[in-house]
Amino acid sequence: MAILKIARMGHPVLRSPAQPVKDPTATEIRRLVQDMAETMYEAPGIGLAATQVDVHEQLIVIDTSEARDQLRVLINPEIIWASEERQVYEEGCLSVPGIYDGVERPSRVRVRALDVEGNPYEFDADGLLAVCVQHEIDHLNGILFVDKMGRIRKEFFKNCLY
Ligand code: K1U
Ligand code: ZN
Repeated sequence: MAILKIARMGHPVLRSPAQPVKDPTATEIRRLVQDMAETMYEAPGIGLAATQVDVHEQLIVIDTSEARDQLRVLINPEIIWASEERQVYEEGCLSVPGIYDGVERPSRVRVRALDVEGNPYEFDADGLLAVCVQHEIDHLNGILFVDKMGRIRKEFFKNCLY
């Protein structure tokens, strides 16, 4: 296993959209999942998207458990339903260290993805898990949470962000 380098905001790789994983059971994907999990736990973080480690495939790892023992692997994830109800949650990002701010997103989502065996599965998420899944899927689309801040907040963080 290996600790991967996490790209920081300003690096163009963070803006590159990810392509679907063609063979979820390929050896390179299994190795990437292991390396991303190790990188996320070591950071430490509660999620990591392949985009952040300069791999442009639709792959996410998440662990929002307190014990840090419930790894979720999401290959080719899609949000198939989002609640109209929205919540503001304080977010951080391993690619934007030191900046935390409230972001408004749907409170609950239903997610479809493939597991490491290539089998489709679905789950409902709320609270921190819902926030984290949406944050990570944004990464796969080249979107950072700071893009969702208002102009005044961006101005406030200007010296830290650029
Ligand atoms: O995608 C990332 O950059 C990881 C990011 C995920 C995230 C955090 C908070 C709200 C939405 C998405 C992080 O993990 S930042 C670090 C963090 O929040 C954390 C780290 C250790 C324990 C608990 C939280
Ligand atoms: Zn992030």
